[in-house]
Amino acid sequence: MNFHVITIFPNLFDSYLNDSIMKKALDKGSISVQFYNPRDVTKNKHKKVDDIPYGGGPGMVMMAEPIIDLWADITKKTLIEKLPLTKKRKFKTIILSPGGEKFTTEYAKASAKEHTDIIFICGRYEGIDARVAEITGADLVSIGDYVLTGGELAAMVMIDSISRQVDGVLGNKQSLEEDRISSHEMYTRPAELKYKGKKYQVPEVLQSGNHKLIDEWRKHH
Ligand code: 6GU
Repeated sequence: MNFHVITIFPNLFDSYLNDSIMKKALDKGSISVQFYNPRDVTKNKHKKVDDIPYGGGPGMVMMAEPIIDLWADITKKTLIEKLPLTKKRKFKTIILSPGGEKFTTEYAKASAKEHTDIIFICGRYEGIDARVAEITGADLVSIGDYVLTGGELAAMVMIDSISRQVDGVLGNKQSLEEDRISSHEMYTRPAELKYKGKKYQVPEVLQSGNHKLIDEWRKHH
């Protein structure tokens, strides 16, 4: 899976991608993440990427042109330069938007299955010129009912969640929490924990070795 992120703050992604499972997935080549900064392709000399909204109102709106130029480059160049011609690339474009459709595990699974490349367009300020959505045919997607300062954190969440669905990212297929028999109650050693004079035991059934009983218990916890 190739992720492409259009953002004016690529550094925000560094720490998360450079550790743990994301780092392993990148090192293995199961996923790739590339950044494209609208500021690098602005045509005005002050490298402005935003402007005041038509119709008035507070805040600034991200300009369409630099974003469209980057997007067109990604979809075009990537196709020609990098790819084994045998493998057809399938692009999906996502605009991070607090008012968009809700991101779910289902959405992550479908994205991983149906696409080779996902382009994230991260907005800051009050939003992105609506013509970006019109031209790119992007999905407008949100990660929940709260407002973030920008789309970067939401893009990171989606990259994490979609990567889990990519073959080879999780060492063991069974690690996919989404597919496990549902139980949020997990325990590890020690079997008995003492805290402030009280003892906390791991449920007997989990120590029994009886997998039929364990599965049954997990359905209800
Ligand atoms: Cl995708 N963007 C922003 N700015 N805020 C959000 C969001 C996205 N999803 C939830 N809140």
